[in-house]
Amino acid sequence: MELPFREKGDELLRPGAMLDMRARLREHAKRHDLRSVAAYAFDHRTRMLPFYFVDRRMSPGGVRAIGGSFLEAGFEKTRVVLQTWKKRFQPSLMQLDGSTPDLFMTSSMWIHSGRMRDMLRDICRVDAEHRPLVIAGGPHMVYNPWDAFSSDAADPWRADVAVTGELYVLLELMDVLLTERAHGEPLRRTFLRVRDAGGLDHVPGLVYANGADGAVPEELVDTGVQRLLQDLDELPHPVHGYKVLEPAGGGATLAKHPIPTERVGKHSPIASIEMTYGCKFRCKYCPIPAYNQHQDREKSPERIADEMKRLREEYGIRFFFGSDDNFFNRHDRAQRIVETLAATTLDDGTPLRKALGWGTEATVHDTIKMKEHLRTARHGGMKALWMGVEDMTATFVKKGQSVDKTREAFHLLWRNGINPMPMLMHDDTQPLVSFRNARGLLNQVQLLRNARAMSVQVLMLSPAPGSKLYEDTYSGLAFRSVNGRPVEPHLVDGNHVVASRHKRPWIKQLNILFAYAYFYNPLRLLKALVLPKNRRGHFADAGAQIMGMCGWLQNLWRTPRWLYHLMRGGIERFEQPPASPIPFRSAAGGRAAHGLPNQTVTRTAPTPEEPARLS
Ligand code: B12
Ligand code: SF4
Repeated sequence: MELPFREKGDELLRPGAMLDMRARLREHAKRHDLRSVAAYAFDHRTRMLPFYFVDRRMSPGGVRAIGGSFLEAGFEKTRVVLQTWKKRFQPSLMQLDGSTPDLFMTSSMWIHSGRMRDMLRDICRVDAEHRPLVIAGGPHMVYNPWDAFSSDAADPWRADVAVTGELYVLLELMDVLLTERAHGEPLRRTFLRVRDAGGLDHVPGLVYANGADGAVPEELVDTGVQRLLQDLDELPHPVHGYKVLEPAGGGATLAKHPIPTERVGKHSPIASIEMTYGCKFRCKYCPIPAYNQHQDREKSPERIADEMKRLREEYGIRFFFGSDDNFFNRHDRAQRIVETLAATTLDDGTPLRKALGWGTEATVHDTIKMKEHLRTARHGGMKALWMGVEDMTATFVKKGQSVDKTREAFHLLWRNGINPMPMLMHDDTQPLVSFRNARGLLNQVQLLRNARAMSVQVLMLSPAPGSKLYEDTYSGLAFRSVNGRPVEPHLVDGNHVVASRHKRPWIKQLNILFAYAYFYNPLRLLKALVLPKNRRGHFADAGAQIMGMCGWLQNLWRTPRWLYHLMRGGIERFEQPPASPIPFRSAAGGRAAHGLPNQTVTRTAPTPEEPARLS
């Protein structure tokens, strides 16, 4: 099920709203001392191809944006912890500037949500009187906010509030709380007071719990779908977020100081960067169009150029990955961005393209439409383009691609010095090999390699929360458990077969391993040394082969256990998507915007004192 749409015309924040909010927070910072920690949940069992070499080298944009915005507002006691680097971090032990922070935030994708729960459970060990205000956010909370609240009476950990939106929602929440906070009052106490007075209900993008501390919440309350920020230039500059990164290490507590500026680029040599949002396609397995409320959002070309330039000059970061849904979605916009980047130089006069490189995602269809401008894109520093080819024959997924169009797009990119990076999606109906057609997985891998792909991603179709297909994948397709083993979040990473009607799903699991081994292997390495696919030298292609083989060993190490369970059988499937076990309603008392259709809405009728809050 997709996220519901806000009323037409009310999808976006008014222009200037983010700038005003940032100004308000700067005023609050003059009066409030606030210590805050934002932690990115990361499950190390997900470290495999195709992300093995980037997951630890790219500090996540969400927590950086939060830490950066707090710092920029003047809340200097702020820290961003990444479990990617600091696996054993325990929030219950954290001290910042000599005392327990006022605010603890977690950010998580679905696949890392097991670690998010561990952190929430851990912070709830701090007694309620001294506990920081606990906020959960990130992609998992956008679609499954109830996961931040335990429904187990024997283990009732919980966040105080989940944020189902972006940075603006968090800043608006902070504005409400800091406006109400009495001098010296613990922030969590302010939160409980404001919540109980109904003061959060007008802030769209929140889910909070009602009920006593230390018990399972009586109900969850959803304040609705967020309004989106359209002009991304209103966001704080990303240079701030890098100033508050917690150093890597084995400890459970916080280091005295964040990573020194000169070492940031070594720890995080790749930066994700927000440039545009939105995609005109409506693929059924993708949550992105509804997430964006079918809106196009963007940063100005000048601001993008400035961000890359400053991150390069201040931290030595040399590669950027655009968090675009489809960078070429609007051709005029993409053209303006690449032209500006091509004309940008560092302060010492070095053209941007010589000082750094960047890559992003786009469709085959739009890449072909942009053929006139690919040379400029290369001059603007574009080095690689990830393309959701999914299925070259468009049998399973149709978004304007075909074998010929894919070849054409790849050739255009290669001719202009941009590496084509295909992403494939394997499904039940796709054979490993096909004869006289291109439907087979290995056939497509070979076609892509012939078309000069330097890397490949092969992911199994898995449930994607917020997509049109989500419910369908749960009606008799998605596994609840296999051979008695529950499907934990870290398994829903596209590398494990967790949704299939195939008689022998273990074959699908093997197919993914075969596909990688077929693409990355010693023979291709030798060939890459002699006849590289990359236009600019032998070593890049050979290097990609070596990295691919090392990553493949990780997959080989991590997936056989699941393969074994799949072979043993005993598959139990879901009949419907897992909804919140805790009653979940909107602030007005109806169906929660972030609830699933099979969701229980109310506990009991409101008590006589409550109607004012529910209306
Ligand atoms: C860059 C990226 C990656 C990179 C880097 C990830 C990283 N650690 O930064 C790589 C390539 C490694 C990657 C890999 C994967 N990714 Co990815 N990725 C993205 C992408 C394109 C951009 C993320 C980004 O930097 N955004 C910019 C920042 C500023 O925005 P943000 O992260 O959304 O954060 C904002 C809000 O969420 C919120 N927020 C975030 N955290 C918090 C915390 C609190 C307390 C609060 C209040 C708010 C808050 O505020 C932030 C600022 O506005 C997103 C799609 C997208 N357009 O966002 C997918 C996305 C995050 N990826 C996704 C997935 C599924 C994956 C994979 C599992 C691959 C797959 N099977 O498809 C792997 C996992 C690998 C691993 N082991 O971790 C999904 C997650 C869906 C979900 N429900 O969890 C997304 C959302 C794409 C989608 N399907 O819609 N990914
Ligand atoms: S083209 Fe990509 S971003 Fe656009 S809807 Fe399809 S999968 Fe999603």
